[in-house]
Amino acid sequence: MIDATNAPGDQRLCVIGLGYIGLPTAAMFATSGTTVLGVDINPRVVQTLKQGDVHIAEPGLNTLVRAALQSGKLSVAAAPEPADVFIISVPTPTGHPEDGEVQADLRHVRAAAEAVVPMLRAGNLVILESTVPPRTTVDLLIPVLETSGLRVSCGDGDGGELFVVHCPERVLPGKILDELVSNDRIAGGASPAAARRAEALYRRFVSGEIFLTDATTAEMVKLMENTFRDVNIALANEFALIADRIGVNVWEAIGLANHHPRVNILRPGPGVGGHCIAVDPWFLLQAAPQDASVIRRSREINDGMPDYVVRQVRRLTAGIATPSIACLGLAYKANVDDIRESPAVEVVERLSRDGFHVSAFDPHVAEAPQLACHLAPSLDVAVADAHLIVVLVDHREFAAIDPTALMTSARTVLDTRQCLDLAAWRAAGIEGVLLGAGMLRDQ
Ligand code: SAJ
Repeated sequence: MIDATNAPGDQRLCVIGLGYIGLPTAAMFATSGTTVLGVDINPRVVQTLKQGDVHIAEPGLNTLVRAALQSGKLSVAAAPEPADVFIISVPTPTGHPEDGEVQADLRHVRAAAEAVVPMLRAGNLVILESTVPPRTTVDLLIPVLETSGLRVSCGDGDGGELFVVHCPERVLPGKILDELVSNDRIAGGASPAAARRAEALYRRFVSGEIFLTDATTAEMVKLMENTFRDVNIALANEFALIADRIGVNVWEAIGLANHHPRVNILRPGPGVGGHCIAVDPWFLLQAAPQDASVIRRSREINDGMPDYVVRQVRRLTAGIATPSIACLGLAYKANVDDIRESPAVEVVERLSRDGFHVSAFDPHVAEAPQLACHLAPSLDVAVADAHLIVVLVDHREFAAIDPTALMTSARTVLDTRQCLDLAAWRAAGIEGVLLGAGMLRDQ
């Protein structure tokens, strides 16, 4: 092991968790000249990477990881080894305690910290990148690390032997590699000295600004960012519901409202998915449930959108004995393959449960074993016998569909993302219905 006084380029880094954030981060450090050991408890991930393959679809990631592996700067293993810096980037899913609201499940963070403990040496820097509820660094991570017998440097001017920082990731899936470099970062240190060390480390590839603060503020900043987005999407969705009732096209209305210099309304849709925006507001809420009414209501509105889409499908297929629905899109958002917490999956599953015959197709999703419906191998197969086509994700492939060339029995398409050129679909003889465009007016 090389000790922490070494020149930055000589430091050894150990990244725990090789998922959507850990793997790009490990590869980015390695291609910037740092020696990195990437660790994952999933043997399939380790094996795949050892073969030079990548288990995550993200633009540019394959090339970056291969370059990192071939350079010898990145290696992978099933367990951590001694290093100068440890970065923990493991999932923080939600749990549902029987008698309470959604809460963060921190078992992976705890397990990762426990796995690091036997490797710790005086002078080590430990960085938590996973998104966590406020105070996790102080109340969970530091106590676990101190079971090593080493004391964490806390507060001003405190010596300490370990340096601990919460450095939340902020990258957008689909643009991870660009945003890892260009986004500003927050380094929330258990002590100012710890934050400064993290800053020096990330400076190796980050071109954005790096702001230093304390760990709990950094935790709150990250949660506020995603909650801000969730609340604003909920507002857009509520506008869509209102527009449907009063016979207004919400998309036109939003476009016009956004001409105001201080207004930027987001886009309505079939709900909010992914492992961040649909989850993180709960972490903030659990810290002070009595004060978080806007946050809670926004979660409810966004979680209610799949049900709203199902109601519209029912209305558009009224009178058909067993309606066949072609659902286009399963991913949680456009142009990614991730179906975690996807509202599209929720719509598909609810339709199947409610007795609709559903055929789903997503050009980015090859398999979805748990899905309770037929996963069509192509767009043509999905739409062939459908009564209704429902677009649930604004993948660029769907926007590019030529409706005149589509072999389908469907006479109606429901666009929940304003992704289609509905005038072209109408010209091809398929009635186009847009979510939030006034269709519930007569109900
Ligand atoms: N969505 C809408 N309407 C919109 C914008 C998004 O319905 O106007 C939906 C999307 O379709 C998707 C969901 O919201 O279902 C979330 O998508 P997203 O693109 O807003 O965000 P994520 O989850 O892919 O990434 C977010 C980002 N956070 C912010 O933009 C504040 C990213 O920077 C974070 O790093 C990431 O969460 C994370 O890991 O926390």
